[in-house]
Amino acid sequence: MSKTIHYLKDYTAPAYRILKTDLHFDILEPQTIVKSSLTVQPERAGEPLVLDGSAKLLSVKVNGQTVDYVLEDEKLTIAGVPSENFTLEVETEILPAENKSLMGLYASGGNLFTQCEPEGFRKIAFYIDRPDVMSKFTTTIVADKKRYPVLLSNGNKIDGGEFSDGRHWVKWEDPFAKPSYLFALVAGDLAVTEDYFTTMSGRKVKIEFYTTETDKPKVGFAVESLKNAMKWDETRFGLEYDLDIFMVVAVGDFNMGAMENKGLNIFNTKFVLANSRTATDTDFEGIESVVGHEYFHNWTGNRVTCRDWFQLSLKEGLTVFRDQEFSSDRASRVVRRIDNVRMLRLFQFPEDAGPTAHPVRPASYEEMNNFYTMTVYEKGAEVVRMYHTLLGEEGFQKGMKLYFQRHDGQAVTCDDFRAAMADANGINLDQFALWYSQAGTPVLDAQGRLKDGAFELTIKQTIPATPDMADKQPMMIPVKTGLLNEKGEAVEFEYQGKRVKEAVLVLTEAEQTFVLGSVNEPVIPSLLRDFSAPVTLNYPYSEQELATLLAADENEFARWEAAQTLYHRAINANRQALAEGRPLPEHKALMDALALVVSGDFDPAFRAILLQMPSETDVWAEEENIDPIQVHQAREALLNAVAVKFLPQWRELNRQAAEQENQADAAVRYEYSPELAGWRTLRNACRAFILRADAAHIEHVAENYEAMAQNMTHEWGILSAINSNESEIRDRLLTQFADKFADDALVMDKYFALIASSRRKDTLQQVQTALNHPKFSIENPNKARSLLMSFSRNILHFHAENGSGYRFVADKVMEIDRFNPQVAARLVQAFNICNKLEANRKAVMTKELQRIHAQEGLSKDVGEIVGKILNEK
Ligand code: B3K
Ligand code: ZN
Repeated sequence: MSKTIHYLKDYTAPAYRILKTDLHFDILEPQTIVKSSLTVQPERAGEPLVLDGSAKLLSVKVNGQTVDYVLEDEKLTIAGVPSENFTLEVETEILPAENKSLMGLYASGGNLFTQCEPEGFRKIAFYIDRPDVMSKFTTTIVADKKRYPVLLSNGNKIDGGEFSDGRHWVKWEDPFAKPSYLFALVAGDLAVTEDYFTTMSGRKVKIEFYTTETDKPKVGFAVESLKNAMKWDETRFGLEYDLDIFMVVAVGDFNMGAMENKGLNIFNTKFVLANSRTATDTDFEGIESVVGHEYFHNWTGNRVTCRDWFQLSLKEGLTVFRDQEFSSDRASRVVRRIDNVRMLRLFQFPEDAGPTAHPVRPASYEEMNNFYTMTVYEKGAEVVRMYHTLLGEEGFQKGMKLYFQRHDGQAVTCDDFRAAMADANGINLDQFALWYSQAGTPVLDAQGRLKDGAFELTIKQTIPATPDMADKQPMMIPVKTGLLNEKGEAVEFEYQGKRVKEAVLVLTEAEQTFVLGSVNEPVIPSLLRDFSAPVTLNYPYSEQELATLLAADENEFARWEAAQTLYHRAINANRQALAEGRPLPEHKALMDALALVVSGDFDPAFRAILLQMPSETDVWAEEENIDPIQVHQAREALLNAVAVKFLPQWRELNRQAAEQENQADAAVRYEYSPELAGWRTLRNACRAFILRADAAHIEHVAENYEAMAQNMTHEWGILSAINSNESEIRDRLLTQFADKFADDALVMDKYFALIASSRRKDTLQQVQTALNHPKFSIENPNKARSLLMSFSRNILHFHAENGSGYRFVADKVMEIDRFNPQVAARLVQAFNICNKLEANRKAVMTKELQRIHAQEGLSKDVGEIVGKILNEK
């Protein structure tokens, strides 16, 4: 098939609409026969009707009559269709058991599931498969009753019955018009867990969670999370659920986290199943946030959807913002914020600075699946957060209200969202549009000085060139700012006629000076509080100033940021020393600051996050000619120094954290709760430092393993802390762990992730052995991610000087690409860093990329990414 690039600028409205979609699925062995009957309405009569589809076509009829058609490049073109509404009937045949791409209709564990976003529906039926074609669906499913007792689709079950041959049927009707990407079907032998939720207007909504019978006991937390999310959307956003039933189905083979199909969400088991023996506190938090995310899509995504796939962030950025707010309202706002910013820096900043950089609203794509990115999702959420920062909660909610008033039931654009925000608040947000069209992380260089009783803050903005665009316009950037005096006290200042302790400075020029009046003492600016914009900000702080910010800023995010800057500087000082063969510096400023962190009075989760150093990726951001291992070693050396210096304190803090947990009631001691989670995170941070400073401590750990590993957060913490230990005790404990949880697929994912993330010398060998582990399957995306994606993020081994890491990952990309291009295209992005590497590694990696590129039958998913890396200058 020829290469087609789609451009935003080429958008045209559909020539035909589909008012009604009646689907009929006959599930046989091995084939499924799909009959669709569509009521089609011409918008531009005379144009040919073009349908997307890749299933085997059996028949086509217009108003009951067979017609001539052309089938080419997965497009079905019918030239002479009536100019008035007509009925189109198409019959297709599909083979779900052979479908390993996990798009369209596929089999997993003997049951059938669908995934249609963005363009999976065309693998099931011929259709105008684009989000601005919204239709009312009915779905009839016929299948053997024994094999497939449960038959689900979107909306409400309106009819059903049995046949004499052991088959049965059900009919579903979705009263809301929707695009094809929100269609879902599930058929199988599944157990149901039922609950209900009473909405704010008093309607009783049935809740149903479908899992295997054995997984039923693990579904409770997800059910509670859903009810909390439903409640939260009512209280914070005034949004009520709109159907009488909400179903969630868990499946072990799934390309991503979950899917928001109308009334019938389909979830990766990872985001549904948990108990404290098998899931970490972080897993519980992940479940809460993904359950929330998919539920929130019901309004932001389903009721108001995207006009075209370029607008993906309209629903994803907004819905991520909403799930982040949900999690933050549940517990520990600052810790959540820091977590989000860490992820942004770890994955989105590099994306924005690499060969696949694209704006929040991409201007073109070859394979849409490649644009479900950190930029569209997480930077998109930062863009929504900036509206919130600029308008405040009240102004933001006014904007949301107008957005729904104007667009409920429509397929719209990011501009429509921005217009609602602007119009509801009577402000001009024209310049803000650049956040949707300019890629690259803006860099702000700030300088400050005291002058004539004022603090003058000058900020310069630079938007780096990206492969898609060289010259960029200055953007509208909110910089939340406060001032501290040298004692660390907040200093009031005058801004826009008001005396304030904090202001959102709105940068709109390439360079701009803000005058903060009535300041008569030396001050330290606290900038970009709460990370008010997704930018990199530089300010020439002295180490003393950073220490003051860390110790005393009222804004906790800014305290954390000050610590990050200190770490950053210390790692770079180590790099310098290692390069020059000098002894490592003492890092006095950092160590003094850490002395305060280990001894002061801190919330445990906040303290634990203060102890996390910036990642290597963060350290080498903006650099060229990178030697990843050198950065890694400099960081490891700093971790070692911190571990040794505070060893008695780690032991003491570890003890205190254990005590806190033991004080909790025995019945809930090991259950997930935000408070206990905070203590356990701190405890695991201490464990890691202790084992780093005292490798022989592993013997003590081995002896007391069972007593210490009382829940998965502890067990994971212990295994992570010993995972790089070279002794055979580590291997024994890991094997023991794998034996204990052999029958739990999600815990086995953790085992494979541990194998792949170890710094031990034999890691690649162990990863290769793990490929043959009876519980490993490369066809299962969770397994592939755990072992292979984790390995590709293992700096020491992926970037091994002899190229073995690159070769291994390239082989796996090619192997996976043959059956699941989406997973392969994720994995291959480990090579995005290619052109920033030092010459030797760059050459080796380039060879591997060329090898992939030359593979026969390479998917457009992988082809698009590799092409971009190889073409990057
Ligand atoms: N909307 C889906 C993502 C679909 C990804 C397709 N490759 C899940 C979500 O963001 O909620
Ligand atoms: Zn989403």
